Amino acid sequence: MVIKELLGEIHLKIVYFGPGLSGKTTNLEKMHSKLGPTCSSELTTIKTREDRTLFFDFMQIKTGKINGLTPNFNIYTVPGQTYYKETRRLVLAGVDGIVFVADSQADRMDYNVESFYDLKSFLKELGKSFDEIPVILQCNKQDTDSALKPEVIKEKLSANGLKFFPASAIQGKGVFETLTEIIVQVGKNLEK
Ligand SMILES: Nc1nc2c(ncn2[C@@H]2O[C@H](COP(=O)(O)OP(=O)(O)OP(=O)(O)O)[C@@H](O)[C@H]2O)c(=O)[nH]1
Ligand SMILES: [Mg+2]
Repeated sequence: MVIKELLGEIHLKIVYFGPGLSGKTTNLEKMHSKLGPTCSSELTTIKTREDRTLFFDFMQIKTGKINGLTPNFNIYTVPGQTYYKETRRLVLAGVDGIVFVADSQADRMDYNVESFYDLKSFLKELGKSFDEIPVILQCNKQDTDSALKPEVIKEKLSANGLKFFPASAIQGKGVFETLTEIIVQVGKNLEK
């Protein structure tokens, strides 16, 4: 969180985290295509030739005031591929809220578990925990044939207590429900 008193602005950081190909970039693309230029910035995506996130994606969303300050939600994705671990660690620094995008396809469950474990250990290194930082679970790719039910995914991740949303980002389903919930939770956390 960064407060720019003179400008009356507060900058909050939301990170979309999850294993490779779970649909993090697709979430931002859908948000960007639906939100007009008055409430969102350009979407910056830095991709490899194979359309995978190389460093991160970034966009900014403005909402109504919180405690008299205009919040700017800075939304990032991490690169999910295994060998970009250090980049994920960097992107998480200063995070105020996290959306964990799980891939609901049954054969991707091991990758979800590994990535969720990584998330917890990165947060620990930053001296933070799930008790202090709001985390939402998005069970994406619910449109696929082998999709596991969100309740099952939550249990396999031992993500007790996390609010979860089914989604099909590619169809634009669940994208705004997830975004709204993380914004609300980050806002509430701020008022504490
Ligand atoms: N069937 C289906 N495919 C999806 C969905 N969301 C994303 N995809 C597809 O999954 C692939 C990966 O999506 P991305 O959004 O690039 O995934 P990512 O999590 O950003 O991947 P990395 O940047 O490598 O970590 C693309 O081919 C998307 O079109 C979904 O809800 N359902
Ligand atoms: Mg990506």
